[in-house]
Amino acid sequence: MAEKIVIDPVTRIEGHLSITVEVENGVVKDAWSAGTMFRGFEVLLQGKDPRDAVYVTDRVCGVCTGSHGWASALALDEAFGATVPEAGVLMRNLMMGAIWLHDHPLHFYHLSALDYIDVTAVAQYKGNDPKLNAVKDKIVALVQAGDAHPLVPRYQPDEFSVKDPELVTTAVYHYLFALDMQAKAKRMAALLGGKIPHNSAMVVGGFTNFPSVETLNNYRSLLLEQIDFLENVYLKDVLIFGTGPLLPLAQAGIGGGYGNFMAYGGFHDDVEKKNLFFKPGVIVNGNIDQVLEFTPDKITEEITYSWYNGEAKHPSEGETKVNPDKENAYSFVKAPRYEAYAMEVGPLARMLINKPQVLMDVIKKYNIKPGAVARHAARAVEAVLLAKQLLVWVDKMYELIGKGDIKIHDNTKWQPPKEGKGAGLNEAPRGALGHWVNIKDQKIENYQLVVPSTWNFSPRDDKKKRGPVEEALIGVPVPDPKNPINVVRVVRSFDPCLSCAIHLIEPETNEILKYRVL
Ligand code: NFE
Ligand code: MG
Repeated sequence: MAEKIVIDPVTRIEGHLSITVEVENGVVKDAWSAGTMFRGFEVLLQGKDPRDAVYVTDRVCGVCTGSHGWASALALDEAFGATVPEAGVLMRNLMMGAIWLHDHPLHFYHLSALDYIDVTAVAQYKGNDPKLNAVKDKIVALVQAGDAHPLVPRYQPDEFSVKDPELVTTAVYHYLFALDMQAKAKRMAALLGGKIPHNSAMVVGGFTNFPSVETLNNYRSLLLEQIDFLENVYLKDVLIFGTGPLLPLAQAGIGGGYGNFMAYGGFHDDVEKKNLFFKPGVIVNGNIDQVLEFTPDKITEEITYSWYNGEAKHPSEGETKVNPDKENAYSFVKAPRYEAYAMEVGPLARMLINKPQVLMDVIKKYNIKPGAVARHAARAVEAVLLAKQLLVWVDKMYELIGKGDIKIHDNTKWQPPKEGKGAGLNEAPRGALGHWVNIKDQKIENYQLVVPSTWNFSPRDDKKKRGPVEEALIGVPVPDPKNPINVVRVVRSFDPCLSCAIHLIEPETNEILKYRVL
């Protein structure tokens, strides 16, 4: 008999997500992903000065901080007709790249790793490493004091959970170490952005905070530390887990889903925006050998099962008419589709489209299928690749400064145009991010965001086709309905951020409204 399991809220994510699965004979037969938090950014931007959009939209989310301001600035650059000089492009990349170096390890160590390790194994550590013994003593003392948060409560470890005391204690040691490294990554971003989260340097036409050589030196030395950490700790841990104890999960491709992947492309380093470090592309039906061209016109947002009125439209003409009483709807997340395909976006999509040798070799050698474990591997590989590219870009900044006469802004005092349209298509840590702005009489007439977690966590569309995460849950083993650990492993592997996905807040009261799903 089918049994329904509701996980509400899903913890260790950003925002409010409710996941419902129907389990039959120990596997998931059907699934629903619902964003249950109500916010309001698209609506409150109407009538505002377009230049404010950079700062207002950046407040959508403090996790992928900067991503929305960047997408907004790109949309405004286009709408205003601004051309960002090369050094301005590089400064945007350097600040935003540092934020990614914070974001990816945060997801692995602090949000996801506890799905895979039996943290109680720390007590069994018998080795001589003083660092690991210090971790053991710390954790044991916390447990004895009844203060083991955020390591508990947790799902029960299962057959896949890593129980080797040395591996687990090392992972917990790295969990703590990664906190220090994240603070340093944020410092890198703040050095350039003035402050973090929500920098004050991103503006239409470029960047505002001209770096001294000393600032670049500080950034560069922190970056070298990051590269060492990302390559020799983060990526290494992911590979040790993924090709070791978690290999059966990786090979089974648990949480694989449709096999549809998409990237808009991001981190251009040229004035023409042609040379993208992460290339755009589309993969459908698991055919990873064939990367198709990405065409922005093929995007629509469906709302059949979302709490909105209206009809499916391209985001440049999209609407946000909230209707929380709509029948049969079950989410505040809209359902974006690309040529009617529900697309997975994020690090795995970007890496399968860009095909870095290091990842493709591991996938081939160990026969790993796209799924939850592959998502973690792709995220780690991507962090290392990006960190190394940041080194190239910071050295390019020295070179430009050495030549003298460089600009990080086009030095135009931009006033909003009477009319204008712009699209800021980019990549955020969690995947493809798009902002669309229409300007009329120098004010924002319409503003639409389609965000990575909107793609991944979308509900069904007008053809009743499930969203990417809903589909990825089909077939996931749940041998014990009281311990749906594989469900959260799959859900968290997408690094959900529902604040981004809904970008709505009740404007009068700031209250988070509660809706019962099911
Ligand atoms: Ni709030 Fe975000 C990222 C954006 S969303 S985290 O990365 O845009 O999925
Ligand atoms: Mg939107």
